[in-house]
Amino acid sequence: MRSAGKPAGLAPPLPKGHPRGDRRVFQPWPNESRTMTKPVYVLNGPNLNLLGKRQPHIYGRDTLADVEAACRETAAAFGFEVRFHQSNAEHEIIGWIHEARETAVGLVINPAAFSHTSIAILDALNACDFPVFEVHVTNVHRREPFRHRSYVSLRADGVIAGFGIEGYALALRRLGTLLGKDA
Ligand code: CA2
Repeated sequence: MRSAGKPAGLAPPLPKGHPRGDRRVFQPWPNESRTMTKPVYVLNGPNLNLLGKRQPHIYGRDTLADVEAACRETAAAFGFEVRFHQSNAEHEIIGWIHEARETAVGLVINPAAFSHTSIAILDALNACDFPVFEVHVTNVHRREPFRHRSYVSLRADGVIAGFGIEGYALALRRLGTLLGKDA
C-alpha cells in the first residue's frame, strides 16, 4: 500500500554534490558542449607585436593587446576558449598550428608577411581539418603587388582584409556560425 502524502514513483531528492544529484558532476547523457569550452587558436605573424606602436597611419592605433581583448570577448560569447599567440619566428607559428591540429575546433590567423612567403605555414594548415580564417588588418589588395598574393589563402575558408582589428572578431563570429554556436 502507498503511504499518504508521497507521490508515486518519486524518490526523495538526492543531497547536493551526490554524483547522481548534481549535473555538474554527472550527466547521464553525453553533451560536452554544455560543460566544456572548445579552444580556438588566434595566431599572429611577424611584427604584429608593433601594432599601435608604429605606423598608425597604416595599421591604426589599436595594439595587439587590444586585439587579444577583442578576440577573448567575442569568443566568450560563443563559448570558445582562445589560445592567442604572436611570433616573429615561422617555426613557432608552425608549432602552434600542429598543437591546434590536436585540440582546436578552428583557427584564425594573421600570418603578416609570412602570408606572402610561407609554403611551410600553408603545408601546416593543409594538415588541419577545422575551419581556418585568414585576417589582415589592412586591405592588402590596395597595397604593393607583393602583398596581393597569399599562400595561406589557398587553404583559408575565408579571408578578411581591410576591416582593421575588427576583422578578428568577424572571423571568430563566422567560426561560431559554422560550428553551430549561439552568441
Ligand atoms: O594587414 C595586415 O594585417 C598584414 O598582415 C600586416 C603585415 C603585412 O606584411 C601584410 O602584408 C598585411 C605587417 C605586420 C606588421 O605590423 C606592423 C604594425 C605596426 C608597425 C609596423 C608593423
